[in-house]
Amino acid sequence: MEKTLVLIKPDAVQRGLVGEIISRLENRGLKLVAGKYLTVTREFAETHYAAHVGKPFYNGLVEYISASPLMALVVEGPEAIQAVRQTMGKTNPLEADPGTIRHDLAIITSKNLTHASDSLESAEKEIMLWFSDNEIFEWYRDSDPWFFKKN
Ligand code: FUP
Repeated sequence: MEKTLVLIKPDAVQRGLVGEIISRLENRGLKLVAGKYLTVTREFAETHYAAHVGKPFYNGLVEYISASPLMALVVEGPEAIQAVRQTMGKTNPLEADPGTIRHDLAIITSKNLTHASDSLESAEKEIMLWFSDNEIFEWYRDSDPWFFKKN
């Protein structure tokens, strides 16, 4: 089953939206297989956002993500990468569809509440960066077949 990294970024934590965001993922059927609450260093934030080095928003982005605690998660499900990004909505909250986290709860791109891996390759890389193997739980959820089992 596909796994993806989710960050509930400092603005979401500051605004008390951790529960709301996790609920939306859980309600969809995505299964939490890892989670930690931490403040990252500037250096770690630079590694995570290395793909954006040199872009005009890079410095602000690194500062934002390392400013205060965030919640990092690994979630699992069929096509989890696509499903999570769909639930989050487009990067710019003004372009995100109604019903998505970014549409419903955010208004500007640089305070858009969440991060989610955008491909299989980045999911693998990001999960390895944020979590060690023993922090990821392969567990059976009794409701798994009710969410995942094809008829
Ligand atoms: P996403 O995959 O939706 O998180 O979007 P990107 O990887 O393109 O961008 C990562 C983060 O950079 C966004 F969440 C917010 C920030 N960003 C800006 O602040 N301004 C921009 O114009 C684009 C992205």
